[in-house]
Amino acid sequence: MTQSRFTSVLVANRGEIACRVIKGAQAKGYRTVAVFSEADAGARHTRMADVAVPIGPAPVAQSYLSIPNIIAAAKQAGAGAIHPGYGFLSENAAFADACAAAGLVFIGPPAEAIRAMGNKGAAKRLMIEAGVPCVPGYQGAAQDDATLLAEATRIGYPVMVKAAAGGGGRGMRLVHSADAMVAAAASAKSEALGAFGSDELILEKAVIEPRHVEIQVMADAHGHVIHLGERDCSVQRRHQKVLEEAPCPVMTPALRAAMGDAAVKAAKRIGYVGAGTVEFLLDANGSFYFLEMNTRLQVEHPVTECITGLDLVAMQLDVAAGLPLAITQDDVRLTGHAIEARLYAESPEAGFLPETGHVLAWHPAEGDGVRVDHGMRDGGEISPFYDPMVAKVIAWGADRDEARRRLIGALERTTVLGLVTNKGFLVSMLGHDEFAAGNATTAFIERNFPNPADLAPADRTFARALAAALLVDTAPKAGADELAGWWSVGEAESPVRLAEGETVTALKVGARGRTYSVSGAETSFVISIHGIEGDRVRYACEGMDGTARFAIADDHVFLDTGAATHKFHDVTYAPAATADAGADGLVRAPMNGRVVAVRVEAGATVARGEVLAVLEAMKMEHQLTAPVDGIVVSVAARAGDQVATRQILVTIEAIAAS
Ligand code: MV4
Repeated sequence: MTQSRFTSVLVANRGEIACRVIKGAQAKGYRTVAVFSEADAGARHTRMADVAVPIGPAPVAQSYLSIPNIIAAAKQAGAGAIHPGYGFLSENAAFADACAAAGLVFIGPPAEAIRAMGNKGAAKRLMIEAGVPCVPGYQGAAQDDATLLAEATRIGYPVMVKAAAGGGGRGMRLVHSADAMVAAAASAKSEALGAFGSDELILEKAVIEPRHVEIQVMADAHGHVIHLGERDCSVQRRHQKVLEEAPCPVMTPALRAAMGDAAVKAAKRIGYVGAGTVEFLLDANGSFYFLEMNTRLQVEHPVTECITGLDLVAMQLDVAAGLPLAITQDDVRLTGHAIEARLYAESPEAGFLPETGHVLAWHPAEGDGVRVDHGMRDGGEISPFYDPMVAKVIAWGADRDEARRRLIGALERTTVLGLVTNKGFLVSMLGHDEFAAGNATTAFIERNFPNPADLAPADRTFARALAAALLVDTAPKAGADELAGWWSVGEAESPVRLAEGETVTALKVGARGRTYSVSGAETSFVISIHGIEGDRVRYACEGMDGTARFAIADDHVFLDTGAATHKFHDVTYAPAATADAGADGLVRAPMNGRVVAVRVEAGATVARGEVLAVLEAMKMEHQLTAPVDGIVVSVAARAGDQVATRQILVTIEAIAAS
C-alpha cells in the first residue's frame, strides 16, 4: 500500500471530539481545518483549528450531515484527509466513498467494512463464520410470524427481538413467552421500519443483567490488527452511556485474551483498518457474546488512552497515512485504572430534560490523573441543535478506587454556570456502594435510581439558602445611605422568593453585616459571606468554611456547590409574584432597565397599588406600584437612571390600617 501524503486534516465534527482530534492532528504536525454550522460560529473547535470553514445552517442535515458541504469545505481549504469524529458521518459508508471519489483520505475503515457491520443479521453470520462467539439466535431471511415464533421457541425464552438495521436499543423488545412473541415482533418491525427503513429482525437468547464490555482494536492497512484491552460501559441510561471504565472490574487475563482474540478475528474478517470497537455482552458466568462493531473512534476512547499510554488519534492518523502499526500486541501494557463520566447539560430530576442556554462560566478541573475533554468556552452556548454533552471528565488512578475518588473530586471541581448539569447524579453514582464495589451491570441505574424525581441534589436546601444570601449580599446598595438613618433596627430582613420549576420557596434573609440568617418554612441557615472573588464565594456555615461558584444573571442564580449544579429563579420581585414582595416597604427594580419616570417624592402619602415609577426593560414598560399604604420615606432613582435588578428605588413606611 502506498503512503498517503496528506498534510492537512479536516475534522468533520464539532464539540469536544472536534477539539480532541484537532489537538491530536496538530501534535503530529498536520494543519487542521475545522467546519462549523451557523450555531457554532466562534465555538472552541473553530478557534483551535488553523482555519475554519462554515458549512451551513444549524440543523445537522444542512451542515454536519451534509456530505457535499463537507467535501466542498475540504476542497476549499485544501485538506487532504477527513477525520469524521463520532456520530454524524462517522459510520456512513457513502461518506467514505464520497471522500475517496474526491481524492480525500477518509480517516476510518474502508467503506466495505462499515457496510459489513451495518446490518446485525449479516454481521452476525460473518462473525459466526469467523469463530467469534455470538448469542444463540436466529438471523435468517424468513421473517414471517410462524418462522419467528418457531425460532423463538427453539432459542428458548426470554428472547431479545432486535431490528437488524438498528442500534442503540431502538426497535428492541424483551419477550418472555410465546404468547407475547407475535405482537412484540409486529411492534418491533413497525418501529424499525420507521426508524431505519427496514423491518428485518433478528432474535437472540436474552442475556440477563449482562455487562457491556467492548474491546478497542487498531488495524493498519498491512494486515496487522491488535487490541488495546477492554472498556466496561455497563452504566447506561436508556442506552446512553454515562460512566465508562478500563479495565473492566471483573476482567481476568485469560478472559481478556479470549475477548481480545475474538475482537481481532472480527476486525480481520471484514478487512478492518483504523480504530474500531467490538462490543460484547459479558454474563455473570464469564461467557461473552458479540453484539456489534462500532467502526469509529468512540466517545469513551480516553479511558483506553489513560491505561495504555497510547494516543488513539495519533495511531488513526498514522494508519490513515499508510504506516504500519508501530507496536505489536506484546507491547500493549495496561497500567492502573481509568473512569470517564459524561457531564451533560440536563436536569436529572426533570426526567433528564436537556438544558440549553449560555455558558456564563466554565472551569474544568485540573489535577493529578485528571483529564477533561470538552468543547466549551466562557460565553459559549449549549444549543438545542446538538447533543447536550458538556464535557467528559476522566480520572486515572493506580487502582480503581483511586481513579473513582479522583473522578468524584474532579467532578466537584468542574463548574459550569448558566446551565443545570447532571454532575450531582454522576457523583451519586460514583459514590454508590454497588459501583464502588465494581458490581454495576447494565441494570445499575434502573435498579438504584429508578425515579428521576428523587435525583434532586441532596444539598438543595442549603444551596437555596446560599443563593438567597448571595442575592441580598450582591444587591446594589443604592439608597442605602438614605436608609441608614431611617432603618432603626440593626438587622434588616429581606424577603426572597426562589423558584425551581413550578415550586416557589419563600425565604426571609436577615442581615447583620455580611452574616445572613436565612429562614424558610422548615429550615434556617446562618451563612457568613467572607468574600467574593470573581465567581467564587467563600462562606462559613454551621462551623465550616466552604467555597462555591455562582453567577447571577437574568433573574437567575446559578450556583455550583461542588456537589451539584443548582439553578434558582429569583421571583421575589417578578410581576406575577408581588403579593408579599415589598411588604418590607422596599420597592426594587424587578430587572435591569432604565427609569422612565418617577411619580412620587419623599413625604408623599401613597395608596397600595399606586404607580410610583416606570421602568423600561426588554423593550417594555413596567409600572412599579406601592406594595402597601404608606408614606414615601425616600426615592433613590431619577428618570433616566440605569438601574440593576433588585436595586431599591423607593422606600415606603407602611401605615398600619386602623
Ligand atoms: C442484549 C441484551 C440482552 N440479551 N442482547 C442494548 C443495546 C444494544 N446495543 C444491545 N442491547 C442489549 N442487547 C441480548 N441477547 C441486553 C442489552 C441491553 C444493554 C446492552 C448494553 C448496555 C446496556 C444495555 C441495557 C439494556 C439492554
